[in-house]
Amino acid sequence: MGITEKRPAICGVCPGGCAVEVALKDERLVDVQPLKGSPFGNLCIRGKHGPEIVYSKDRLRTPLIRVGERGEGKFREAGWDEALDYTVRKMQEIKKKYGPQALISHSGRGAFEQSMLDFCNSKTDTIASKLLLPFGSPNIASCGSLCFVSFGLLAPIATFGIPGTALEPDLKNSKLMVVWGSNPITDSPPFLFNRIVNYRRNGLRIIAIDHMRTDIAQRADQWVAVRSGTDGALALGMINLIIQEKLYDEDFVRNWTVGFDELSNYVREFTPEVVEKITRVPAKTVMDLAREIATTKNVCLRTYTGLEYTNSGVQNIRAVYILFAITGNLDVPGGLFINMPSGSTVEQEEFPLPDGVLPIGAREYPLFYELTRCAHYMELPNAVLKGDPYPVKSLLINGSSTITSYPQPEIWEEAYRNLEFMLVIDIIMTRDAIFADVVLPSATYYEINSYQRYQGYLRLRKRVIEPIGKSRNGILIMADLAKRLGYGHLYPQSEEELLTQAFAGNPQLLESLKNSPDGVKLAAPERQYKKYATGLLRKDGRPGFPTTSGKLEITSNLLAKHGYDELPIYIDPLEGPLQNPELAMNYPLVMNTGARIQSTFRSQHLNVPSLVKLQDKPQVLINSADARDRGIKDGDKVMVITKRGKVAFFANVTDKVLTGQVEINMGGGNPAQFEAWREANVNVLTDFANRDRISGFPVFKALLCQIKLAE
Ligand SMILES: Nc1nc2c(c(=O)[nH]1)N[C@H]1C(S)=C(S)[C@@H](COP(=O)(O)OP(=O)(O)OC[C@H]3O[C@@H](n4cnc5c(=O)[nH]c(N)nc54)[C@H](O)[C@@H]3O)O[C@H]1N2
Ligand SMILES: Nc1nc2c(c(=O)[nH]1)N[C@H]1C(S)=C(S)[C@@H](COP(=O)(O)OP(=O)(O)OC[C@H]3O[C@@H](n4cnc5c(=O)[nH]c(N)nc54)[C@H](O)[C@@H]3O)O[C@H]1N2
Ligand code: SF4
Ligand SMILES: [Mo]
Repeated sequence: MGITEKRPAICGVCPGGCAVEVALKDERLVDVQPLKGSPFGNLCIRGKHGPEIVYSKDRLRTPLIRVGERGEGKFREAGWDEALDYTVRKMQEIKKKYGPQALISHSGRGAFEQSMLDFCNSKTDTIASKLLLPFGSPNIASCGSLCFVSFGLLAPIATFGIPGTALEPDLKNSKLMVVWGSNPITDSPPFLFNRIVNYRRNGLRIIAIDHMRTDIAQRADQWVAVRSGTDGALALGMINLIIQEKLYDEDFVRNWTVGFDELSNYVREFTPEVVEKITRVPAKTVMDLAREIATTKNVCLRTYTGLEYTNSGVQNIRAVYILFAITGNLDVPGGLFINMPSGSTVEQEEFPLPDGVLPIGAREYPLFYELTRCAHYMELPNAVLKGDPYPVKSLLINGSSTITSYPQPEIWEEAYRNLEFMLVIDIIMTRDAIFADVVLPSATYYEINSYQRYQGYLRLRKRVIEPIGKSRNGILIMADLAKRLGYGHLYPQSEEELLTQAFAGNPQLLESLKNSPDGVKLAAPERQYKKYATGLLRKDGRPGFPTTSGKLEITSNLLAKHGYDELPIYIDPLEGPLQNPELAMNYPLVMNTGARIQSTFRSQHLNVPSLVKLQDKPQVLINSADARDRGIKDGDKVMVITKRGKVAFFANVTDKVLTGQVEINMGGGNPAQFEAWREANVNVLTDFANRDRISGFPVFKALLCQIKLAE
């Protein structure tokens, strides 16, 4: 069996954009390997399974229109014109009846493809689709309502006016890297992970602060095991010691911060012994870690979602950023480099938000609204079910599986059952789609023409195979909807137009890209450090940070303006053993959910046999002592029980988690998935109402549960 053709391409499984070599036989994708020698050729486990993912029997192949009751899952096949015309007619009807704000959109992890981000999404949130703005509705939402915005926008912008995406660990010059609540091997793409491993060989020291011993913690020089949700106390405890021992960068603190004295007073209560009680990190470790971060020149940081899902998530992340800043590790060689976003090549018109009506959630989460200009999706059930602040009747979902992603699926299902129109665009049937009136099949990234931006590089994404069935490039679905709604000119209407528009400012670049399968390197500006001192961080060119005070705001004006604590005040997890000892009698285990596993991407791939084989059952990781106490052996089926519900998982008995703490896989709960996963939606166990007050993010990672052997 000869393989007919091999060529370089971009992986089409997720937006990571790894460089691959694909093998095709009779125009069918048959194999995917990393592209040797390419700086982006770091295939993750999932990438190799591309053929099985794109040709999955579960792929949606044609538009569908509901025929049964809503939620019954009965559909008939339809043509594109019929499905889109029907959608647009329903949208107009609802607008006429209730006003444009009665329509909302939500996009998620399946809508991160580069050209989609550039052409279809809002500039502020970058994930939320802008489709409804010209229609007159401010209600554009995204998985930013429970991912990234807390650590990537709210915490850093409220502290120093710069988004988290601009913070880059300056690995090359660093002596110590702290990986705090992130596991870089699961990054998409995992480029940073490979760099970390390389620098470690050359002497970079690594400390992982994580509630479990993850891949990175295993490779690290030190694993600091922390009780979930308590990182704020750990950071404040270190800050306290650093202040007591005068180990902070006096010059930086004096010239570039506000609120240091208030902070000094506040952190006094966080003695190493108190911190040990809260976090379970031994007092001596707290002290050693603080001294090491303060005295090593220089230390860099990688953090991501691990700190977002607790009651004071935003403030905890602020405390961590402040710790690194006052120890002189911000924007210095080897520290946390501020890489000001170079911007996209695409200059698109920003559509103004409609006047007069605020999106849902703007009232509850005003800082979230100010920085994202988006609706907060956690408020959707109130709008649909209670008409608060006004009724929402129609929902457009693109690339998201909200019933598996948001807490308490029964609340979302109830909301969806009460909609008047729902559209889902996906590549497979999701639980959300079961409630839809119209389901549209998107093509995967292997089936589209586009481009990919990396730091300092660009590559063209060339279609590898023809779209499966009647599926279409997601951008063109959006563009077609826009056209039928009367504003098609705001979108590229073909892939050719898309490329021409994307490179309108530099057509030669497009030509070079066409001739360079492994991409074109862009001229990188020379690294400049301590930019706060030279005026490079502010639009007005004055020294300082782009905040109202011009300083790094330990006491945050932005937070104060919206009525939040201006200091990074720590809140101990409200559903935790210290705050709720009575509940902890019946639910004694600290429950953490959703640490990434390699074989899945949130709810995705649990229908793909070769990937599911890598972990065929949804697991709860439980310490051997806790398992023994409960008569549980490795592999046993167990019930995980919270105040809110119970779900069957399979025990992974391990010392990767501390006693008294468990970690549970997320992603289960969709109809196309293998049975064990399909029935294991972890969000049955989490809490819709228990949130971080500032971000509105659910407390996914600091709750209480009990575990029993299943009958
Ligand atoms: N308990 C708990 N809950 C969590 C988390 C947790 O840690 N714990 N994590 C949270 C996080 S960080 C996030 S981001 C959310 C996940 O947020 P979601 O956006 O729900 O992510 P996925 O489950 O990956 O769903 C993506 C969907 O896009 C589809 N898709 C894939 N490719 C394409 C495409 O090209 N076009 C279209 N239209 N669709 C496509 C997939 O089939 C899938 O249904 O979950 C959150 N929920
Ligand atoms: N293979 C794969 N890759 C993915 C995804 C996937 O589902 N699968 N999801 C994608 C998405 S949606 C996102 S947002 C990114 C996220 O990227 P990351 O944030 O790097 O995701 P994780 O690998 O879960 O790493 C979070 C780490 O925080 C730890 N953690 C949890 N709670 C706490 C805590 O309270 N304190 C501390 N210190 N640590 C804690 C977890 O154990 C975990 O090791 O990954 C993306 N990449
Ligand atoms: S990270 Fe994404 S793009 Fe890279 S190999 Fe894995 S699935 Fe493909
Ligand atoms: Mo995410």
